[in-house]
Amino acid sequence: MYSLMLYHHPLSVCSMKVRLALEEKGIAWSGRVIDIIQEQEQLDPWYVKLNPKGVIPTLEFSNGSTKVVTDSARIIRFIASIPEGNSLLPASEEELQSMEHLIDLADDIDLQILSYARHPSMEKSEKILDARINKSLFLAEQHPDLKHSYIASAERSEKSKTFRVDATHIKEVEQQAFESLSFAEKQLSSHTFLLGEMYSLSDVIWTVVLSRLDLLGYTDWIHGNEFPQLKSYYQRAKGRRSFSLAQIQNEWWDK
Ligand SMILES: N[C@@H](CCC(=O)N[C@@H](CS)C(=O)NCC(=O)O)C(=O)O
Repeated sequence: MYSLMLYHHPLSVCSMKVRLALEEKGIAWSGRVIDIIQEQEQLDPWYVKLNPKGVIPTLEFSNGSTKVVTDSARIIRFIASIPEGNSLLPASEEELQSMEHLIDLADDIDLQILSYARHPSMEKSEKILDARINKSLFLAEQHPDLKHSYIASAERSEKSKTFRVDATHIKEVEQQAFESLSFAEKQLSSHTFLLGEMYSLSDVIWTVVLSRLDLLGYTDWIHGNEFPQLKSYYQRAKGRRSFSLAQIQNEWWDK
């Protein structure tokens, strides 16, 4: 027997990828919400010891001993490797390779920076980044053993503050997203889902990516004529029970 504990937040896009993988896999899991909006709990020392980057999600897999898995793309691959539950992996080696490529393409879209750039209130999202920087710098002094993690966290939020208002950078991120969407569009031309008739791990991550791009207002891409296959694919994915079970919420964080 094993147990799974996910540290996550309802509105975090990286957490959604993992929740959707768990619901599609159909295995039991427990969750603990880490408040990355008000309290910045991802920076609390006990959590940074678990996840040295001080970010969510983190998965703990216990079966006598405990394995800690970080980074949503690694976590969903780990979930797919669990023998119990539904299979999220295609049968052939060739399809497995396509799956890996599709996961990498989705994972490489920097949804975080697009989210900071397009938040309806620049002031509110700036407040969150400033709270992270201040808490990181404060805790770096209190916890010399974790200083490296805290300094890296402060630098990450500083970078987000700069890049989200850097029009050239945002254009580059959007161009990369457009190219990845174009690849997925082609992939769907002869299939119901990305790898065929089965909803696989690549569909898990792409469903969440499309949902976040929808929230971010990339209407032409998600609801327009730019990507007709992706448009109907997204509706199919949204109609799955897992979509609501995993709380793929199209909501902005508010503070
Ligand atoms: N590549 C990582 C990114 C993790 C990440 O940046 N998580 C965000 C939420 S989606 C977070 O914890 N932000 C809080 C912070 O940066 O302090 C993943 O996919 O898990």
